[in-house]
Amino acid sequence: MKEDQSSFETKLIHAGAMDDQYHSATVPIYQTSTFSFDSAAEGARCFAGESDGYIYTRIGNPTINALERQLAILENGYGGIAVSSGMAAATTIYLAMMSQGDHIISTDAIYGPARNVMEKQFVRFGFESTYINTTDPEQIRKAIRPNTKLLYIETPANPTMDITDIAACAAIAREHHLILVVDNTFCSPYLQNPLELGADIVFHSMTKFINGHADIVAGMIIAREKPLYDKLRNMMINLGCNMDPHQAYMVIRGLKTLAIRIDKAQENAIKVAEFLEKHPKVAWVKYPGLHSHPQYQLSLKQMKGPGSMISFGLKGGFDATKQLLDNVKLALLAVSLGGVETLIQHPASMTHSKVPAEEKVKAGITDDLIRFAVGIENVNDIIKDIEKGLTNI
Ligand code: LCS
Repeated sequence: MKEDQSSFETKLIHAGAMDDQYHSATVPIYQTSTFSFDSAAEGARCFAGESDGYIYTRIGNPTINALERQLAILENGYGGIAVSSGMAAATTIYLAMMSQGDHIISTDAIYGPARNVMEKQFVRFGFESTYINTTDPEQIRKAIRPNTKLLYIETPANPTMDITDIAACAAIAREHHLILVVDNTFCSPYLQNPLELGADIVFHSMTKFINGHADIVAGMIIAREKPLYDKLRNMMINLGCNMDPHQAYMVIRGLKTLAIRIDKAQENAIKVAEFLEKHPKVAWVKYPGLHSHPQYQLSLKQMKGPGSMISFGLKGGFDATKQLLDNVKLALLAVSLGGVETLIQHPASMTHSKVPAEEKVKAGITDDLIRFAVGIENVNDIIKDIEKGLTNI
């Protein structure tokens, strides 16, 4: 490993790589479920944790570990725990950090299923939850109960693009002995580093920007310190939501171009957002790179760039929204984000459809909200596609 003092882009290429016996330029795939021991004594040492030899891929695997080391370096944490999906990251965190009767405070506009699993499933095991607008620190303070354990935020939030102040949340968490968890999926470590702002745990749906090619579902949890890391790793092993070596290899491959992909998508997104803001049929645009974003100043403070996710609404409301979704050709009508292709979707009826109607409105997930994930195609083609799609609405 020759990464430590290098810049972020160099770490994307080299950090975490293993020194394999053939000096391969890329991380090899150890496509095996199990590893043999030289002796019974060595096997016993591995199981006792006295040797760091590999045992079984659900517990650890050299290819997966290379990716875990790399993400820990990129996020400046103690260690990474690779999991099968972003949702596996969220549920592993909930189950590792909470016990029966514990309470979580979270962003009301988080990715729908991450809220739904808490309110519909984990409530059966005695977990309590409060979903609020975390952009307002006062609302967080008011929601704290004696049994509050976790403060779990997503910023920018999916799909409202609301921005929560990570450093302010870290101060509240320290004062009240809460564990601060940040879903950093929308930014990736290239644009935002929550652990450096005081968070305890950061996680990613690596399905999005980190892998970046819409061909893998994967997740990663990174803990700032060893005690939390150990708890999370144990829970992942016992839940069995580990990553597969081939999946890890694909993510390592995609990650190498993270900076240039995000730079390009962001450059495109700024132009698309400016185009939308000026269009007579567009009612509103929410993008951190626009001065009109309510937390524009905060975005400059905690994000290294505005990213490539845009939310907007049309003056024609829900009817116009449906027409635009049907009219666009280049933008694929699909959920997910962070790949090289431009995607468009309607959160109220798609990704967030299971959030109860009144909660959706409270969280700002209105019927007219269109979520636009800008890709790296030629920006003129992306703009032309929207322009044409809006023509007869
Ligand atoms: N966190 C955020 C912010 C997400 O956007 C998603 C998925 C997840 C966690 C869960 O990750 P997964 O298990 O899918 O890897 N977001 C999606 C979306 O907006 N459309 O489809 C999936």
